[in-house]
Amino acid sequence: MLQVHHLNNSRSQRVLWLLEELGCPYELIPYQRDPKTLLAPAQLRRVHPLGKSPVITDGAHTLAESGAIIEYLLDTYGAGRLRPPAGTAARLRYTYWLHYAEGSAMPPLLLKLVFQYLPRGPVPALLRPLVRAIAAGAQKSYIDPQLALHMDYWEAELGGSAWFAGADFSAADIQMSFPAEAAAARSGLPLGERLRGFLERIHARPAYQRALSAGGGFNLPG
Ligand SMILES: N[C@@H](CCC(=O)N[C@@H](CS)C(=O)NCC(=O)O)C(=O)O
Repeated sequence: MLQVHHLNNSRSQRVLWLLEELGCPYELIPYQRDPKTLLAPAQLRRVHPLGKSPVITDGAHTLAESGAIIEYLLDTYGAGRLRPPAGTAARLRYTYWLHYAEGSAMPPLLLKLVFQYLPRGPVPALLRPLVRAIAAGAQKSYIDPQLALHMDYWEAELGGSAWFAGADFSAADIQMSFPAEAAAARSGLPLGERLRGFLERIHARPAYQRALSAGGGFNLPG
């Protein structure tokens, strides 16, 4: 059976959700983040050298990277669902958002997390004010304006259609859910009305809720 190596509070929540949407049976193999470092446990490196989540194992295949996993699952079990037909403008939009989520949206959100945590780390007391000032400066001068740029962009795009790739819900929305949830948890910026609507719509989907129960909840560090 298809195995999902699931790290708590992580991107692998999206894979559970996609499988629930497809009604595809899977075995969930749980891993817990280190509560201090938030890193995945070392045993995940036995499955894939990077030890990041998600990773799936399906027969002879072991696959990492959410976008690659989503494409593989749709190719193998999708039967045409959750992805616009090839060769259409909607398919191009779908492909764009699938890659954009990890390639462009997540880097400033990850920087935000790192610079928020930096002053809370093991810093000598004398240096703490300096580290705090550097972290605040990086957020103010670069990270926050970048986050605002991306979030304004999402808001504008969701004005054209209910879902990122167009009128129909697709796996691109599943992929975009993680940046959207991370922005809600840690951007510190007000969420636009359309982004809030997007989050409400995805939270209301029965498959999202089933994946939440299966994955043991979802509470991103902010
Ligand atoms: N771009 C990769 C990112 C994978 C990734 O960084 N996963 C995080 C969880 S959200 C992780 O495993 N973090 C724990 C660690 O780095 O040890 C993907 O989309 O699959």
